[in-house]
Amino acid sequence: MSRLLDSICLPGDIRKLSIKELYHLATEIRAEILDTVSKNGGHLASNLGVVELTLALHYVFDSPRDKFIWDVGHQCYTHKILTGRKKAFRGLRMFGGILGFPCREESEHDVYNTGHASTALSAALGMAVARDKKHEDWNVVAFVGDGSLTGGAALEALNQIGHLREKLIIVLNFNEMSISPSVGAISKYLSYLVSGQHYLKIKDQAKSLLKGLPKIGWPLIKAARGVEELIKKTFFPGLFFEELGIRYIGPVQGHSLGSLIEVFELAKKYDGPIMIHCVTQKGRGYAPAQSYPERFHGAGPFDIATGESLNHDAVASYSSVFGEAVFEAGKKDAKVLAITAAMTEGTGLHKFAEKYPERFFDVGIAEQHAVIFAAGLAASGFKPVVAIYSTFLQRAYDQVYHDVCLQDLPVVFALDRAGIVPDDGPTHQGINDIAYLRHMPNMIIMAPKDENELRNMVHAALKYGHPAAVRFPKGRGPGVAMDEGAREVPIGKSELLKDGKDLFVALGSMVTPALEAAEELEKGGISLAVVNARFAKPLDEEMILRFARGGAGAAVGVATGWTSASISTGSRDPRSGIDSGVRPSPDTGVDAKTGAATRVVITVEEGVVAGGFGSAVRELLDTNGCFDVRFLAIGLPVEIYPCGKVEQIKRIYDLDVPGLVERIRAFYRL
Ligand SMILES: Cc1ncc(C[n+]2csc(CCOP(=O)(O)OP(=O)(O)O)c2C)c(N)n1
Repeated sequence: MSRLLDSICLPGDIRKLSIKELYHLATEIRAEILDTVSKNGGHLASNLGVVELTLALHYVFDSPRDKFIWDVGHQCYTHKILTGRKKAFRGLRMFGGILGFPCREESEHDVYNTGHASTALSAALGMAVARDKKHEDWNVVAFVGDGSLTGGAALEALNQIGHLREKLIIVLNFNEMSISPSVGAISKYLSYLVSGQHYLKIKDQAKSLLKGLPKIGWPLIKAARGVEELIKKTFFPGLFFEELGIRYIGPVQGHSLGSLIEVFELAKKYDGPIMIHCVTQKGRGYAPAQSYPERFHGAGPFDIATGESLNHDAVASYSSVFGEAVFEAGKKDAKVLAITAAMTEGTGLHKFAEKYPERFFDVGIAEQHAVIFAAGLAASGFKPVVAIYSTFLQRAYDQVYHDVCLQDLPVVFALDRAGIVPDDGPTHQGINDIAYLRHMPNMIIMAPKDENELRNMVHAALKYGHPAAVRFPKGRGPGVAMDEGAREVPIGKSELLKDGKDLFVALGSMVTPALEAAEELEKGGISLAVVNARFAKPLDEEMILRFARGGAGAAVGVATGWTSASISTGSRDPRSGIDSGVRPSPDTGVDAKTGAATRVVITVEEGVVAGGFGSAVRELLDTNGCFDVRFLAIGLPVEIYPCGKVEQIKRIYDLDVPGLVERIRAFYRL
């Protein structure tokens, strides 16, 4: 049977449809989204919730002349389907396919790239101002969820929107959910506006009633506080926004195409900033997603009939091992507090949250606030653990520096999703954290080689008493057996895992592949000692310099032993990263006959090399005069990464075992 959707190529096509046909189209779009996401994974619940809203927007506005900016952008699937990407949608989030977020390179209908929350209002205001400066005439629509509205950048934008009063339309998609239920006073306020309300039409009637109220009615009505509240809600809804200078309309039934089209037509005519508060249901049309919107916020492949996940991993994820470690620590020490920025489940903190609700804080999508809040707690004697994905902590760079590190406060940062992040594309890669934390005073940075070491590092970080970060990747580790209890991790000490002639220092997730690659290389005569760095800061300088100065052909390893005679590391504060002045070894390590350097140091990390771990080792060698060491840093280049599975992206950048073997062989051939 042919579908209405088959006749839709571009937004203009839907304007030929009746309201009844639009509802039919909405059903077909939901089926399309469900089918694709069940195979490819994706943001199901958010997308099912906004089908009518997106249809109504495209029905009333004229994209790409009118501009839509999607906050976070995880809810843009219907928009993509309606804007020439219906077929491409089958390749959603796949390597070589289309992104799950707006992408300017993909379509002229995607006017602004997003992925991180709370940016749409600022970007929309920027476009509105630009439009007026150019004397052009088009509409800008910022589409923002109630969760994302709580982010600092969104609130800063509201401040300026109310001040400038540019013509700008804000569609507030209220579904009472962030990933988990929305939290905070603003969320409560939005719920309050919706509670007990009849949707727009009835409210409008109430408005006209207000106009007809006799003046003497007011004092009487105001007499009772409950009644006053009722009046505010009924006759002056959205007073908060109105007083900021933003016209408020709502609440609107966000699945009623008739109401949405009517109200968007109205908004289009309004000459100033206007907010339309729409109420939608997350997961609409698919029972499992309606019942479990959190589980289906970002889902992996699943069985449509049952809603059951098709991933059956027996090995615990890094996130759950981290959550368990914080839980264990919290059990022993009541000063341990856990903080998340709207990612309770994702960061594995749900167990802690359930058991110790008074010591758990979901601050909303507010990473900057989360860090300063933690600093306040730490300055007052507590031991906060702030769990934020590597990519989202970028938001709080200054807070980590200014509030935590400069004051040397004992805040533990858990950087989940550090490294290559699958499926979500460039905005979600966790590759910059070593570079953005390495130059922070007092901060140490750890990266575990496996789950067991992660637990040990969480405990070490809590014991440390200064700023400490632990970075670990998305998904599962190698699945090692866990020790009975947490073990000590000496600060700044690496671990030798394999003997060899030259030095191969691997960080975190790259330790296991480095070991495998070294075994393979050994067969071809390249002998590498493999060291688990454990720390990106402080480096195990003693180990690295001992090797670098060990003399020509110095052997490294347990069996062959270390030549301590050639070590002269000077004194160094492990947290400041400042070297007190190490003199170059008199032994240059240069082959007397050929003049070629005979020592090799190779580093590998799942992160950008620029400013990262490899750069740190190179700086160490350079500042200590080890110019004779041949050096290779393997890691990620500074560029925009494609979307795909971790293995696919690692393949491109030689971060898998065959890639490492190839790179190192090529290096030795030089
Ligand atoms: C800065 C930042 N922090 C965290 C996230 C992770 N995240 C993606 S969507 C989302 C919830 C968004 O909630 P809302 O805006 O209400 O949209 P809904 O999914 O409910 O439609 C979160 C926390 C993010 N994308 N950006």
